[in-house]
Amino acid sequence: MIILKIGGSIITEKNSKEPKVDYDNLNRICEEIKESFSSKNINADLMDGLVIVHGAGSFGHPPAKEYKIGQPFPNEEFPEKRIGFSKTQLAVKQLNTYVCNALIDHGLPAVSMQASSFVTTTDKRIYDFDLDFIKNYLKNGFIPVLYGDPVLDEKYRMAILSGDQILQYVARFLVSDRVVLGTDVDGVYDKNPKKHNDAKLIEEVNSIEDIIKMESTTNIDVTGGMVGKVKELLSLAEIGVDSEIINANHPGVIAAALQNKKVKGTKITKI
Ligand code: ATP
Ligand code: IP8
Repeated sequence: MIILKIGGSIITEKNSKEPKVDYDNLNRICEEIKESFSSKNINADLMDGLVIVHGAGSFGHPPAKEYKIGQPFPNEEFPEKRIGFSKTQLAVKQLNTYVCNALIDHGLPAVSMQASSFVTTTDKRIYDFDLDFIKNYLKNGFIPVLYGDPVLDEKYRMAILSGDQILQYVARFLVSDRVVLGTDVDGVYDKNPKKHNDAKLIEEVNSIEDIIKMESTTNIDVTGGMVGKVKELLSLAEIGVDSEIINANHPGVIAAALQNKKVKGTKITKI
């Protein structure tokens, strides 16, 4: 089974003040997924084995930030938080509808799975996640499409569940062969490449020390940005599931990664 995360920075214009889909990227990536399915390099069973997770980009991060979902709050603020939760849930659901629409238009049997309707967290970590639905859809040749979502949390009452944590959980418990994350930079750098011209690509991340070395960044989103992503992936590497972060802005890179061809990027693996 392959798990593909498509970053919110790819399918949306993440810095836009308004929620905005990047249709060029979205449609191109759908084509690349389609192409990989029909490629002779991929065995016919792949159709039974792709899970897509996408990020929230300019749909989910702004409302989650505005309402500070996931931060402690006094009881009297609960009604306002609840509205914030609902607005965030609706925004990411709308993005998911665009994503599924594009996949289906490309002949891919996408089924939408809303984490907030079957996942709860405690202290922002997943503790209840029924994987049976995903397994059944996979068995029937569908492509489950999950996405970062607000969820109910035992400690904070509500939290933001990132697509990266979903990916980590699904890869861990469904025993994934390959985990590919497409984002808008070539991989993990020693510092934010968008802010530092001299940033160096780290081709392999093996330990938490490697990310401590990464300079802290100013554009961390509500789910921790690149550092949060790498922490999730390192926890997968600990149990022997390797992953790679690649640049999905470059045409052909997602297709190549799905077909197990070598692409530029960062591998997260345990030595
Ligand atoms: P989303 O969380 O909406 O799904 P995404 O998964 O595509 O989005 P981001 O969380 O936006 O990804 O993280 C990618 C961004 O992280 C890059 O655009 C880059 O500017 C930033 N970044 C910060 N520090 C680093 C670093 N050390 N190496 C690589 N990218 C970094
Ligand atoms: O974009 C965030 O998921 P991510 C989800 O994968 C929300 O970090 C609702 C902001």
